Amino acid sequence: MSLIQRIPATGQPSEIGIVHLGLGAFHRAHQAVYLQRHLNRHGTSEWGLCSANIRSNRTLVEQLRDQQGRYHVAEYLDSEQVVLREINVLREALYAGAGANELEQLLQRMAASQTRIVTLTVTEKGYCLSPSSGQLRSEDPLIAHDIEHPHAPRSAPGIVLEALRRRRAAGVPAFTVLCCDNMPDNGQRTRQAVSALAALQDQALAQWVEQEVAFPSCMVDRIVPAMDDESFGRLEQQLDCDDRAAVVCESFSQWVIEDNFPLGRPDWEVDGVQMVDDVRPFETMKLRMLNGSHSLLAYVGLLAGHESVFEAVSDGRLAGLIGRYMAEEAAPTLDMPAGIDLSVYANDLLARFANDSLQHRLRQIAMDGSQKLPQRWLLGAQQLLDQGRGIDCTALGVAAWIHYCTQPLPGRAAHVVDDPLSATFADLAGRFDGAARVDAFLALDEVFPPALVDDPAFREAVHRAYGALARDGVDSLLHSFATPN
Ligand code: CS2
Repeated sequence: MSLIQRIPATGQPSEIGIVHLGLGAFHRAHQAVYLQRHLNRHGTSEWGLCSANIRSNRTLVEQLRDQQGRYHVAEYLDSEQVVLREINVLREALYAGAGANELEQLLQRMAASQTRIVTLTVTEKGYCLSPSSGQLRSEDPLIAHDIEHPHAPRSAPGIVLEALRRRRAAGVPAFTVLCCDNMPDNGQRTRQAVSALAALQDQALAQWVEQEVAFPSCMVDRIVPAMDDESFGRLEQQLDCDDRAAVVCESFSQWVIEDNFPLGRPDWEVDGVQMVDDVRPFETMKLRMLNGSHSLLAYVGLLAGHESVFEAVSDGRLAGLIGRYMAEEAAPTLDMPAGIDLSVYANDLLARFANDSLQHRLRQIAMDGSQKLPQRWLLGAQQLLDQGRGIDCTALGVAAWIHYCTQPLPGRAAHVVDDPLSATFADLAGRFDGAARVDAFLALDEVFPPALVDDPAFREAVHRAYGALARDGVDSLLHSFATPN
């Protein structure tokens, strides 16, 4: 390692102004870093953080408490250059999952008048919405629980709603809700989750939410692999950083936020956040170009025997596939503001994926495909078909996903499919084979929008790709994508 820059935390937050749900690696390496820069710059800040896990990872919360909320973020430009940043903007860490009694503490913190923003990274499934339609799944067990027990909620929308209910009752203005998950129109989707749950509980509250709560959208971007023993070991050896709450990420970071914060916000723009009127073009670009390529690399790359994003893009055939996907199937669906060149964006993405310092596992990306596919591939595929364009790369992705969800990877033992619909996948795999299996998957209306599956061109393309995968194998299929045409 030739260049290590260490940036200490300077300053102390004077109060907690932001409560965050979902204390995962992404939050620690993205939002917390922006808030830390803000704190270092001002020396003090009313935008200290309270972050909570609401379902898993109590150990991390305890670890952070032992460290008084201090931890490190190692930002790798490449294997030679890294910035090691100390974070102390996290003033409080809570665990409000099953078996803990910190839910009340979390709700009180959210209801306190000092809290002006509530942010979320609870992953796509955490909103309990149908991925294809964006409507609340009232049959979801967490939502059913929250309808029964509104004051002791377990879902993310339920927790946000209960905190809002308390603020309304106490005459405290509503906090702003900022969703930082990779969903289309993520502010609107979050509003939908909270408002629909409110409507099932209390009409007057639902109306108040509708009128009083701002749900700005935002686009977040930074590649942050899940930590494992190997990454902790590398931090210790290379950077002398013995910190079990540390995170490793790339040096690139982007945050584009719709500027709608009625109770105020940090002066984020000074720290590189883009505050805009309309986030949609940025959000769609990132979902389809970056996340869409990631999912393609994950399902096709795993079938081709790769483990990490770096390994997958080092395979010229896969680099060719995502190059072609971005140029021919993602970019043509995007309508970007002047000044954004999508071919430059695509090349930058290929360079980011080729960062050999990140052990970004394809299996991490492959997780929860049912929640990710609509916004990454399917909405774009519909647009392409409407424009009379081809969807070969997307169809290969869908076919590889069906394969991944139903069969062991070549040469390996059966794997656990981590997805809210995994029991359904296992059931379909047991009952159907070949083309009938493809039809059964395409009939999953939580994933596939009806208009898309009714389109014969879409069905045919997926059937063709699935048949070719089964007949000729991934190697032969990938051969045809080796060079963009
Ligand atoms: C990835 C994202 O796991 C995934 O599905 O595509 O987490 C991706 O790394 C981030 O969105 C990058 O900003």
